Parts: sequence; C-alpha cells; structure tokens
Amino acid sequence: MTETTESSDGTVHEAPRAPEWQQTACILCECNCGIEVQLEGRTLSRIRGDKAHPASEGYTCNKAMRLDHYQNGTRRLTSPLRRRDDGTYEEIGWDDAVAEIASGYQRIAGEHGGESIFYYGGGGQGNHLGGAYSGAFLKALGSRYRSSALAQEKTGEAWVDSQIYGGHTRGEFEHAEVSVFVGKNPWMSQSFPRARVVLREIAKDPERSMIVIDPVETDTAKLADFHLRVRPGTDAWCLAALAATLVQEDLTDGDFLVDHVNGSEPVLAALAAVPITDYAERSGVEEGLIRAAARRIAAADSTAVFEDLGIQQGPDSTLCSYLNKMLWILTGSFAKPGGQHMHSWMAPLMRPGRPGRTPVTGAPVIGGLTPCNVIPDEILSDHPDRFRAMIVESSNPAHSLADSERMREAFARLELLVVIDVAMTETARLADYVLPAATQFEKPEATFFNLEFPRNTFHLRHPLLEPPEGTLPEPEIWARLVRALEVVDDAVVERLRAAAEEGRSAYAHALGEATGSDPSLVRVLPFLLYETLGPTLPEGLQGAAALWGLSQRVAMTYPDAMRRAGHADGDALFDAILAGRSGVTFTLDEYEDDWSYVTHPDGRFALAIPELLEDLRGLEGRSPGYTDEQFPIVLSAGERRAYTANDIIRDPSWRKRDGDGALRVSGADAERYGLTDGGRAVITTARGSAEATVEVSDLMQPGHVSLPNGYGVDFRDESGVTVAPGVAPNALTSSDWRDPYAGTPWHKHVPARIEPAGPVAAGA
Ligand SMILES: Nc1nc2c(c(=O)[nH]1)N[C@H]1C(S)=C(S)[C@@H](COP(=O)(O)OP(=O)(O)OC[C@H]3O[C@@H](n4cnc5c(=O)[nH]c(N)nc54)[C@H](O)[C@@H]3O)O[C@H]1N2
Ligand SMILES: Nc1nc2c(c(=O)[nH]1)N[C@H]1C(S)=C(S)[C@@H](COP(=O)(O)OP(=O)(O)OC[C@H]3O[C@@H](n4cnc5c(=O)[nH]c(N)nc54)[C@H](O)[C@@H]3O)O[C@H]1N2
Ligand code: SF4
Ligand SMILES: [Mo]
Repeated sequence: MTETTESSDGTVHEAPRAPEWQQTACILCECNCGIEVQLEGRTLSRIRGDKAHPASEGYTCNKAMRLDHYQNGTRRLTSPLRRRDDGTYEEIGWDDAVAEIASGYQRIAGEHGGESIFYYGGGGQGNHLGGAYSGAFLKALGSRYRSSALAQEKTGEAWVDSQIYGGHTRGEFEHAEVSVFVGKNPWMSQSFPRARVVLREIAKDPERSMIVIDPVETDTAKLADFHLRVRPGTDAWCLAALAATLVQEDLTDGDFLVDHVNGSEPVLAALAAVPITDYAERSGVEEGLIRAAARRIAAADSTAVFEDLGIQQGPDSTLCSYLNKMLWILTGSFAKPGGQHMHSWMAPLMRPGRPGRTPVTGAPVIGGLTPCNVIPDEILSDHPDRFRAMIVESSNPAHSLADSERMREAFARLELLVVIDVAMTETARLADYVLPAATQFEKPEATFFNLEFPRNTFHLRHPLLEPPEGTLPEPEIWARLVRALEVVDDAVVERLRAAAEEGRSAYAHALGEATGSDPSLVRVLPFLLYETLGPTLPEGLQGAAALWGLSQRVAMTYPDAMRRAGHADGDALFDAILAGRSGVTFTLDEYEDDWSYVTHPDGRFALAIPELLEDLRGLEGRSPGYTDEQFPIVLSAGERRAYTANDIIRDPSWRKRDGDGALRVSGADAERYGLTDGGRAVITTARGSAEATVEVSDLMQPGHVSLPNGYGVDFRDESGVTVAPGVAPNALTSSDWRDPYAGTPWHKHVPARIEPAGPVAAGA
C-alpha cells in the first residue's frame, strides 16, 4: 500500500501508507474494551485502546494485544462438515448441510416434540448477535429449553435478585467510597470498565476503602484495606458475621429500611442471633477484622459490592449471594452515587419470571436457563421427555461444563448434534455436523453485557475483514436454516422488503400489520428483520438488523433515559448505533431512576427469602468443610490469570508465561506432600486425575490449591502435532457437585489430593 504526496516544490513522493486504525473491541472478557486495530493483510498487526470508546476510554489489559492469536492462530474450517459412520468428517456444501440439518430437527420435533431439542450457548465474551437470531429457528421448531455458561455461575444470584428487587444490580466502583469484592479478583478477571485503573485509584485514595473476601492473596487482595482471607468454602459464616455486625452494633440505615424495604424484620432477627465470634473463627478470619470492615461499610456514604465465581461456584453459593447483598441493602447504598444500581438493558441476558422445571430431573430453570450440571441427566435417561437433540453455538461445553467425560457420553447419545463454531473444538469433534462461522472480526458483532449505571453503553462493531470462503456469519446461518423450514410465506417477506425500501416508518407500520394479522410471525421476528430490514442497512451490516427491534424496545422501556443520552426515538438510537464505530451511550439515568427498575408493584425491596433465612439459621449447627482423609485439600478448578480467556483462544503460543497452567500450592503443602517448584504433581479428585506442573506460592493458604481455567484445549501446531498444554479443569469436576437451589457447580471447591508425579506418570 502506498500513498502519493506532493511537496510544495511540486515533486511527487510515493511512500508506504500506514494502515488505517479501525475501531472494534476486545472479545476476551465481558468488558469488551474498545480497541483500534491496524491490519497487515489478514493479520491484526497493531492493537491499541480506543480512547473514543464511551466505557473503556482507551483502557485495555495485557490480553487485548494478543488477539491475532484468536483471529489467525487456529486453522480455519472452510466448509461445513458431516460426520461419517466411522467418526471421521467429510466436507459438504452449505446447501446440503442446511437442508439435512433442518430436516433432521424437523423429524425429531415431529417424532418427539420440539421440546426435545436443546440449545446451548449463543455467545461468549464478545459475541451475542448470532444468538439473537437463533430464537427464530428454535421457536419455529417448538424448542423451549436452553442454557449457557450463565447457568454455571450467575443463576443463583439471579434467583436472589429476582426475589429482592426483580433484576440485576451492578456496583459503581468508579465512585464507591467502599468497594467490596467477594470471591472476585478484578485485577485479573476485570469485569467492570477500566478495572485496574479504578482499583489503583481506590488503593491510593485515603478516603476510600477496598474490602476483599478471598482465601488467596490475589493481586486485588494486595491492594485491599481489608483482606478477609477466609478458609475456602466458609464465606457463608464470614458474610453472616459481617452482616450481623451491622445489626448487632446498630449500624444499619433504619430510614432506608422503613422507607424502601419490606420484610426486614425476620432478616434483622436472624442476624441479631448470629454468634459473631464463633462464625469469625469458623471462617478463619479474625473477629476484629470482620467488625472493622463492617464498621467501615457503615461509615461510608456509598458501598458497592461485586460477587463472583469464588462464591458463585462454591458451597452455599445462593446463601452467600443473599448475605453479601445485606452489606449494601442494610446500609441503604442504593440509588445514590457510588452505590449499587439496577440498570437498563439493550437486551436482558436472562429471562425474568418464576423458575420453571426441567423435564427429566425437575431442576429449576432460572432466568430461562437449564442448570448446566443437569444437562447430562436430561439426556442420559429413558424419560420420554428427555433431550434428544442439541444445537451448540459459540461455546465448548464438552470442555467447559463439569465432568467432561460424562458430557461426552451424553453428547454421544443425542440423535442430532450440530455445532456452530470458528474452530474444531472438543465439542465440535462430537457433532454430527459442524458449521464454520466467520470470526468476530469478520462480521458485525456486539454483546449485551451492557450493565452500567448511570451511563450505559452499547457497541456495534463493524467487520474488519471479509470472512474466508466457506464460512458464514451466524445471522446468515440461522436465516438459511429458517428458510429451509419454510415457515414464512414469501409474500410476507416481499411485502416487508418493499416497505423497508420506503423507509423506517413504512417498515414499522408494515411489520405491525404483518404480525397483527399473523401473530405466529412474532416467533420468527429476528429472521424477518434480517431478511427484510437487513438488506437496506449499510454494506456489511445486515447482521445488525435485530438491533432495530431492540432499539425500539429501549425507546419503549426507558424513554427518558434514552432521550437524555441524546436519542430522540428508537430509530434515532438505531441509526446512532449503526453509525458509531466506538460505541454509543444508549441510556443516561438519574440516581432516582434506580427505583424505577425495581419490578415489584410497590416499588420496594422484599428482603425476606424464607428458605435462605432458614439456611442462615442453620449455619450454627453445621461446620464448614467437605474434605476428608482421602481428599484432604480443596482444589479451585478454574482460576482467572494473566493468560487465560475461557476457551476463546486455542493457540497456546498466545501466552507469554504460565504455558502449562501451573497448579499453585502453598509452601506448607509442598513440603507436606513432597512437591517442588517446577516439578510435576498428580492431582486426584473423586472424578478423575491429572498431572500438572507445580508452582509453590505463598499466595495460597495451606490446604488450598488452584488450577487455571481455559487450559487443556487441543491445538494442532504447524508441524501437525496436536498439543493440549495444561489441565482441562473439568476432567476433575463432577456434575452432582452443585448448589441445591440453582444447580450451579462448585468448581472452586473440589476436594482433592496431590502427590508427586511418579516416573511412569511423568513419562506418560
Ligand atoms: N484473565 C481472564 N479474565 C476473565 C476470564 C478469563 O478466562 N481470564 N473469564 C471471564 C469470566 S467468563 C468470568 S465469569 C469472570 C470470573 O472472574 P472471577 O470470579 O474474579 O475469577 P476466578 O479467578 O475464577 O475466581 C475469583 C476468586 O475466587 C477465589 N476463591 C476461590 N475459592 C474461594 C472461596 O471459597 N471463597 C472466596 N471468597 N473466594 C474464593 C479465587 O481465589 C479467585 O481469586 O472472569 C472474566 N474475566
Ligand atoms: N472447571 C471450571 N469450568 C468452568 C469455569 C471455571 O472457572 N472452572 N468457568 C465457567 C465460566 S464462568 C464460563 S463463562 C465458561 C466459558 O465456557 P464456554 O461457555 O464454553 O465459552 P467460551 O470459552 O467463551 O467458548 C467460546 C467458544 O466460542 C468459539 N467462538 C469464538 N468466536 C466465535 C464466533 O464468532 N462464532 C462462533 N460460533 N463461535 C465462536 C470458540 O472457538 C470457543 O469454542 O466456562 C465455565 N467452565
Ligand atoms: S480481556 Fe477484558 S479487560 Fe482485557 S482488554 Fe479484553 S475486554 Fe478489556
Ligand atoms: Mo463466566
């Protein structure tokens, strides 16, 4: 590429032109920081933070710089694949693949009902647009059950949220006087905008404080004013003692409770009865530290709390979700700067409403999601309503769900499994058909991780590259599948296309008329938008059509906040989304607006959850701990580290260090079990056994070891050799090891034993 310039004396120069910076986002965690990328051919050669991004403002962490390993690290599939009887795959054309897949699911829906078709995934950390189109195909078939990784982490909290105030909350850490992180290590795992900058600011500011509850001395804990270094799995006792201190030392915000909260009496009574000294001891935290942390929260103008996998994937997870919310509710830290907030959504990540039940095991379906841990039971059964077929989109459940071996057994039992992915994953290798998708830099993409308050942002990313021959973006894949079902009359499509050509208001009118006269069209709305509005959108953005519908929803649901953000109506918002390369603010709230998000008819919190109060009272008669002589230590299976990013990047050379994903062990345990730093250990759980490289680390407390997430995915290197460095954590986890309310796994608390790897194991 060259650029011609003319100097003042008239000479013409030819010089290489620097590639232009194009705006997109990092796809490795839910923050989706805005980035700018320079391409050299198809290589993402230079990457930097995008200062114009309204949430990340130029911030990135170390991982964004390695994104070319996602785009170019893995050999791409260039054609749909069909499994032969001998288990090998043959390439087939898209037309055949689509026809066979659509008729396969149609047959199964005909024989067993559409409800026997189960959908998993729909988007990872960077891509939710594909999943937005899946509903049309699934609903047309009558499929009802679905799940995603959210049902192995967030459903317990969602169940608590739905009862107390009816929706999701987020802390405003940028401005909170006290920030509390419970089983959350944001220095490594991020999860809120500009996390490291904000954490450093808090640590430096003598007027603000940070409380971290974590058994490990994480990078976040090192910055904390109060590190409540609990014994693994004892958070319920620690959190009960913290909340009880607020009550017993009379530190609650009585006015807030009277004005805004129902059902506080039984909660206050239960907390008044907590033996703080005893519970502090059981959790391994000094009583004085717990009391001091509670007093700091009570003295603050604002407190924001973030709970994450350390409790969500551990014992008593739902009770812990309940108890940590007491820290900001009992102190009235809601609807004010720096507090906890409910917020708008571009599209809710979970479906509201009461939990249903799964067909075979009767497990709770929270937020519309089947608990991940019961999926194998819902397949490996003779129950007439079992799941018989599955579609997996943008997820790798054969690796990321508990007990991979049992997942594989379940997948093998399915009559039809289709996987839509960019790579040949552990799950794809079990599929009857694999459909190769365009990567997230080859199509319009976006996520619905829009969780901020008062300023909530949404980013539609434009494609940087053309998809390679043979791959398709998911919206097109889903559209082809729906077309093959022949459920939408061509005349309807033609009419809507003509209206879309006329303009948005003609289109809105025609769409209203079409769905009014045939309400069944609502089921396939994303398909209709893609097929009819899509072609009128700017080049390359057909896949953004569904956002028109979501923009109208925003306009109806949050009209004032949307107008404050500068959008006159839903069409204006949609146009701003299409035009903005770095993302847009779609709602701007005022602090009082928090209350309008509470969904209870009286607009108040409902604090008493009888089952959980019973569990709180029951803590006294139980002692923490699930280890025994056979499995004396606790394994946290799946810690976030500097070079982990779920299963998104398969090429292990993306990691600058920790190539093996070390097993972190305290000095005391290393000595006790005869392990050495850099040596090899065998780790064994009730479910399985694996060999790992040891890192002796005094960040760990005795009796607690940890393995990172995202390791053990296989990768064929340039010489054709397949490698899979590190331990696949779910070779060691069991699907029955889970929360009784939400069915979420206890990945962070797996009883285990460790021993030095013998010469045989070391050579294996
Ligand atoms: N680098 C990186 N960042 C990521 C991801 C990634 O893969 N890599 N994944 C993203 C995703 S999908 C998610 S869900 C988030 C998760 O983000 P986090 O939840 O912050 O990540 P984890 O490291 O899994 O777990 C958090 C902490 O729980 C602690 N813990 C273990 N046992 C206990 C316990 O008994 N009690 C308490 N209180 N804490 C305990 C661990 O020591 C750890 O510091 O990260 C996101 N960000
Ligand atoms: N033991 C243990 N297990 C865990 C965890 C743990 O801490 N411990 N953490 C859990 C958590 S919190 C999470 S979120 C899950 C994450 O696990 P998964 O739900 O499996 O999600 P990802 O790792 O994000 O999977 C991304 C998949 O999407 C594919 N992909 C990437 N881009 C595209 C695209 O544009 N289109 C399509 N169709 N596919 C694409 C990738 O190739 C990869 O196969 O893991 C969970 N599993
Ligand atoms: S991994 Fe997360 S925090 Fe880091 S750059 Fe990517 S989106 Fe931002
Ligand atoms: Mo996650």
